[in-house]
Amino acid sequence: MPMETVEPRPLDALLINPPWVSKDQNIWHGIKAAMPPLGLLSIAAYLEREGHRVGIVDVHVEHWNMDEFREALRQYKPRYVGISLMTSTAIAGNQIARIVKEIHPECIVVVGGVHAEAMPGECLKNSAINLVVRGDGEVTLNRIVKGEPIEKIRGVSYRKDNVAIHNPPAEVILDLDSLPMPAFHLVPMKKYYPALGAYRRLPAINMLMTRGCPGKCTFCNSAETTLRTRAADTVVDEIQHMRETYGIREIQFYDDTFTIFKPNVMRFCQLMKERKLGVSWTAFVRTDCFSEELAQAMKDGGCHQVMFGVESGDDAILEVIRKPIDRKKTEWAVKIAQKVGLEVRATFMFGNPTETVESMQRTIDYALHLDPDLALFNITTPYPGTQMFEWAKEHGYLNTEDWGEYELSSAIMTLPTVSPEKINVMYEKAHKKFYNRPTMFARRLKRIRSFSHFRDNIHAFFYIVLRRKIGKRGLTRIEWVDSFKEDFWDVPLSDPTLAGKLLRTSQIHKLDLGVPETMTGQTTSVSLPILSQ
Ligand code: B12
Ligand code: SF4
Repeated sequence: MPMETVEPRPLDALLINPPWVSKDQNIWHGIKAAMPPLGLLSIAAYLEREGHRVGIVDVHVEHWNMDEFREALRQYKPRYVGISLMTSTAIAGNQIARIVKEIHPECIVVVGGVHAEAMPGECLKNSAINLVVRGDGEVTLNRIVKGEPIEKIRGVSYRKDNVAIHNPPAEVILDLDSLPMPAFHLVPMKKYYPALGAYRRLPAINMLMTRGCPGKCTFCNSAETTLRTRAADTVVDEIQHMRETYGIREIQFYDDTFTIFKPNVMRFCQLMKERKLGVSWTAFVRTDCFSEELAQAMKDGGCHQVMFGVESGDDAILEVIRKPIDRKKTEWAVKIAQKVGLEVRATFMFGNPTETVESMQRTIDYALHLDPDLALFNITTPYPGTQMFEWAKEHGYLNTEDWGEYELSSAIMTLPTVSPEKINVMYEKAHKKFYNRPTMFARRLKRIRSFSHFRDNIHAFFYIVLRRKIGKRGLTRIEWVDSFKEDFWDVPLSDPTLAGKLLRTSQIHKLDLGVPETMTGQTTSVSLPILSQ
């Protein structure tokens, strides 16, 4: 019997989320999440509202290998393909661009996302990538898909006679409430799962109230990006919609600093309490943008976990990374959160500039002293686009520019003050000291709410303490990253306009929803001895 041939579906834009694959036995393997790609969903919703036919392919959540991806791609006939790049997905993203051109040679490939914004010239060295979008993608990609002349579209980088041209930065989208709800209907909602230890109830999804951060932290891509917020009412309406449409019972807010517009957050908590939606939530909070009043309101509004970026137990290191929050303030923030019944997840970094074995020991001691309910230990990674990357490159401290290694679990820098080996030793020690405590295991057990929660906690314990992986979570399709970025460079590109500088617009946007809280040390300039050496 002849096989039925299905005509490929014509699309104006197909947006692709590359797989997150780790080369080494990264600690994230066994606990990592697959959550809807919010940036792509927001762009897709915007394009649909403008009348375009849009599709999304999430290679990460599908766990596809390259052939399975090729098969999926043959089902579409897109005019434009958009690929989102973080540094750790940049290699896979370059592979994807190549495969797209192999199957659909006529289509225009556009990349965007935090890595593309930081390294537009590098992306353009791959002939399979036609355009780079820097910054917010909604308006810019719409202008591209509509066919406006590329030279006239702000926020786009492109090639002209093998020379990189970077148009001026795009306008930042200030009114987030003007954007449509992310296009959750275009992705397989049932397949997503949150990181272990990060949720209480399922199904869970991610959302944003704000974009941007006025912080100046040298290691962070969000530093000094334009801060904007949605109105609390719009966010609660969206949560209600997600509850009614998809049965969502938990929201993970991925805002860089959720509490920064305090009056708006207070209103959000009040609305969540009044509407009794039966949805619990978690959020990232800076310890200097917190108060007892806020903690209580968050708890009453359904929040069950806050995540604090503590980073170091050493004051000098906190100064150097430009996050000089008083450690007493952090201790107090952890105490008040726990007092009102919020679980505390805290993150710490090893291998910062000027770090020594002693300073890392102080971080371990501090983590044990703070005693959060969960601690995440990372190895400092100088991501492209951050101040720390520029500094490390300038001083010759970078061990590798293989982006597959940029995953927060191996030492990317060889510092004058401490060796990569010692950093690894202290990183391993931190996990063992923190999690190999009977009190820790007992505390996890006490917080268990359901069978799936119990199962995931057991998985997390096995993975973090014993490094044994169970199940499909974090499944590695290593072929995606079995190459180097140089393998894609087939264009002898000259990039005279960029000269290593980040092309971005940034401004603090004070909406009438309330002036953002002032962050400690963020209004004065902090002396950075090592950075100015
Ligand atoms: C949520 C999140 C995650 C989630 C991802 C789940 C998901 N599906 O969203 C999880 C927890 C899994 C995660 C993991 C990691 N993350 Co993360 N994460 C974030 C976070 C907090 C929010 C992302 C987000 O939703 N942003 C909001 C949307 C609206 O913005 P956006 O994604 O940037 O998209 C906009 C533009 O960039 C652009 N755009 C994006 N893609 C495209 C594509 C095209 C074609 C176009 C035209 C435009 C475009 O348009 C979008 C809309 O305006 C960001 C910080 C941040 N504020 O962005 C860090 C961030 C992206 N993560 C970071 C890191 C380091 C990691 C990890 C390496 C950490 C680790 N655990 O090892 C991993 C790597 C994961 C991977 N896939 O490679 C860094 C990335 C640094 C870098 N240079 O790559 C960031 C920037 C944090 C930081 N401030 O430094 N992360
Ligand atoms: S406060 Fe957090 S999100 Fe903001 S720049 Fe610092 S680390 Fe990044």
